[in-house]
Amino acid sequence: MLAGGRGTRLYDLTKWRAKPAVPFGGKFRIIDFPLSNCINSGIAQVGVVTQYKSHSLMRHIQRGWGFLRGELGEFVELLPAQQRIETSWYEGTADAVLQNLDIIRSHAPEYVLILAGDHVYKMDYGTILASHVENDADVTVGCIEVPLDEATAFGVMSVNDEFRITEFVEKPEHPKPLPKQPGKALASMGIYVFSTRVLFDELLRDHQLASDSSHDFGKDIIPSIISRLRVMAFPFRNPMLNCPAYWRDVGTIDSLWQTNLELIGVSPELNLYDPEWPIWTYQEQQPPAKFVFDDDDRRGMAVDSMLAGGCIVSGALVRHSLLFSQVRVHSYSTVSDAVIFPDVDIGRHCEIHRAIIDRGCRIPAGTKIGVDSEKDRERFYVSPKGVVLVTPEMLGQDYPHG
Ligand code: ADQ
Ligand code: ADP
Repeated sequence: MLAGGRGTRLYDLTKWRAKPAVPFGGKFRIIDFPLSNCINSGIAQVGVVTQYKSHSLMRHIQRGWGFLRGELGEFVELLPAQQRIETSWYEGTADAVLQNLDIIRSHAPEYVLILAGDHVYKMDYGTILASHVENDADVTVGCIEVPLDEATAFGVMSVNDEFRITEFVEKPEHPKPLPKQPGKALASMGIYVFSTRVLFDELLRDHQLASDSSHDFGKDIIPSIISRLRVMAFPFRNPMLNCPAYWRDVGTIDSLWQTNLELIGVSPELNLYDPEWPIWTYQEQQPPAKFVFDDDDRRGMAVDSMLAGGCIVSGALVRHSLLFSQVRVHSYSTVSDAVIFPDVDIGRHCEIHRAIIDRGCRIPAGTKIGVDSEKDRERFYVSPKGVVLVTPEMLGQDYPHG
């Protein structure tokens, strides 16, 4: 699983952590989704390649993903860039796998599933593996239909009638629409099944092209092999609804905010309460969330919201918001349309609207966020859709973990 990228469009949220470590869904981090997909799909031999600002990601995986049975050959193993083959760090996604080829070889797999650690979705990877085998493919690329105007952010492919990839362009300026749906394009999900021998051959071939290649699956490997090898597309669809399945990149502040708040709805597309597909994570032991009357008998309440353990809402109103663990909201304050990361304290008489508040922020009494965007811009980051991002650094505060 590739988890070494920064995710620059998340601005200061990824200043000190990798995108896969960004909190999501009230008690998870983004990487918990693809990792849970592995476990729920029966894939229990997982290496996680880390590089950029990996401390909190590694800590999370070490604490939360150690429950597998080593004696049965199961593991989630961290593979930080350690200069095993080259004296450089991981140059691109293909190089990150190349530098761990000896570890892959030691497990002697027939197929290798390459995943990204930074998407939110529920997928049974057995389906893409089965399709790879049935189609006698060398490589199979997971793909999904996306609106044409968003396709510039992805690898975009064309396929023939049997779903063999005939063209693949990484982040095209003018993406090619699907023949029968002019408003849509077929985007790569950045996940691949390789027959192991093909993976080894192609990574070593790419490695030798040192100067001409950025050593990236999307930019270099996939486009260079479609004419030589049998490279198939696997469309990720929801068979019940006969439409593209739920899959989110959450690569921007706007999409992170919106995707989190969508979870609150009555029947969200991503159901976190599905006993058939549990999302595993690391969580600290927390007491239940608590809603109390304050000294003046003002009610503390939350409506149309999700709150994790350890939250206390005292004499304040929380509306249409998602609060991670250990968030305190004090009297006379209102929090609405907000995503509040763990360990945040919101003082008295605050108004917080349409915002993401990063972990560890102490919001001083009387602060207004999301009320006057000109004022917000002086101190905070305001996204194109008007979502305000607040981090401890922007408040001039220390970081929770030094
Ligand atoms: P991007 O999302 O732009 O495109 P990239 O930034 O390379 O791809 O990230 C892919 C995954 O690899 C992420 O999980 C990231 O954390 C990780 N990663 C990035 N650089 C790394 C490095 N040096 N070492 C280790 N891990 C690293 C890709 C594909 C597109 C596809 C989109 C789908 O290239 O074709 O459409 O994913 O989001
Ligand atoms: P996470 O929230 O992913 O567990 P940390 O607990 O390490 O990450 O960091 C929490 C907050 O502190 C984040 O807002 C992060 O931006 C900030 N932070 C962490 N380490 C540093 C550091 N060395 N310097 C500045 N800010 C940091």
